[in-house]
Amino acid sequence: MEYFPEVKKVSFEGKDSKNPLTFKYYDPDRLILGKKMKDHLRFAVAYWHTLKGVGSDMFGAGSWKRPWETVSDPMRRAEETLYAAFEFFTKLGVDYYCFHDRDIAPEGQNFSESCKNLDYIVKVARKLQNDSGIKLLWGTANCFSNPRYTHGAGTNPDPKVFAYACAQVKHAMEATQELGGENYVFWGGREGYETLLNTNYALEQELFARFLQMAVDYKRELGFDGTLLIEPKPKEPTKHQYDFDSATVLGFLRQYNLQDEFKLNIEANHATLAGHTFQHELTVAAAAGALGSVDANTGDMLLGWDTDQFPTNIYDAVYAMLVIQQAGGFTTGGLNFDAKARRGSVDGLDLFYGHIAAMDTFARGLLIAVKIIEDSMLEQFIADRYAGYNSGFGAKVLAGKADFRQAEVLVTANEEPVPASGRQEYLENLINSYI
Ligand code: XLS
Ligand code: NI
Ligand code: NI
Repeated sequence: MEYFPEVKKVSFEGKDSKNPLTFKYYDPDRLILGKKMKDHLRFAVAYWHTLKGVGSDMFGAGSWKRPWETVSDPMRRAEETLYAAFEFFTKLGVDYYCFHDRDIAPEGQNFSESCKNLDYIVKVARKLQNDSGIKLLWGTANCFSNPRYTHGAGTNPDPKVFAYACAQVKHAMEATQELGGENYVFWGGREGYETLLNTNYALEQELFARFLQMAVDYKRELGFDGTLLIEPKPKEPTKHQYDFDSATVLGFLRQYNLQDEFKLNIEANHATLAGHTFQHELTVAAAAGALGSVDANTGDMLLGWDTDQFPTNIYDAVYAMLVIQQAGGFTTGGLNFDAKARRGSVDGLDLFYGHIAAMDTFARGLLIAVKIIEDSMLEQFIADRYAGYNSGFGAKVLAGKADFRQAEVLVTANEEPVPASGRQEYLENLINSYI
């Protein structure tokens, strides 16, 4: 069955095209700095929102009627959903997708049956990947929806639940490896607390570190060579999520000596929930050499929750691509659209419009960021701003050869330092000149 008969294949037509089912900026094979645009951007579709989303919210049931959801037998439905997914990926022209174990295969009566369901669906997915050339950017385990995980997974007060999470992640990692996944993600679904009155914070931190160490050990045993990623988020579903933001996760990893084993998966909407910009979170990760991958979406600045909207803000995309390019671009990571159409966008066609908008936004972001980098005016400005550290006392500071006494001698001999302009308005206007 064809699930999206209205769409043949979304292709690049350039910015003057009036056809909404084409790309205006995303030209996959165009060479940018010697590399294809698609290899810079590495777009992925999020299975949970795009295939499994039903358009529900806290006040109402699903408003979307997806034809692949009408199949009554759960395993048949899962298989049909996979066919719809690959038709969508192919017509849209993305190279990657991402999933949770429970998105692609239903949970069974018991753990073994859940594993069997997943194994069967993985075989079907393997074939569809081979036939289409579409690849898995990352897999993950849903250790937060089932009521057993009400009090967390890798931080659960009950070791039986902790064990369940370990077993589930083991199997999800195997599925990810079987499908050639390039990364494996840990988003701390319910790793956090609702109230400190019932929480042993120190013990839960310790448990979480043990859980992650066991994942690292199993990754080795399995020979999985993808990157392990942690996706920070400050709140939701719990009041306080332990993986609050990039800085918190990096500190945690260093405390438990896990910093060489994990990189970060930065989600734009999670950044703003933490009171940061997307650019900030990417910059903190990049500065630690830990920028792994990106969940590209956007929040609504007037709402305090994870609205997971398709990203359409050019400035945000430019700033994000600047950080990503300056960090050397993606290796195993990519831009995963962890985004859903609004509840009122009830048509299958809206899935295309959302992704096309997002892909064009990031294609523009890349093109503009590359121009800014090539012109090097911004880079030069920053280099000049810190030029004092290239010689004299400044260079000694960076070499670890300066001390307070030398500073005192210098300050006593020198005249009062005068601030130089930071030129913020000039720089903001400089960015506008590229947009
Ligand atoms: C939820 C997260 C989730 C992860 C994958 O807020 O963004 O979707 O990306 O578990
Ligand atoms: Ni996400
Ligand atoms: Ni999110």
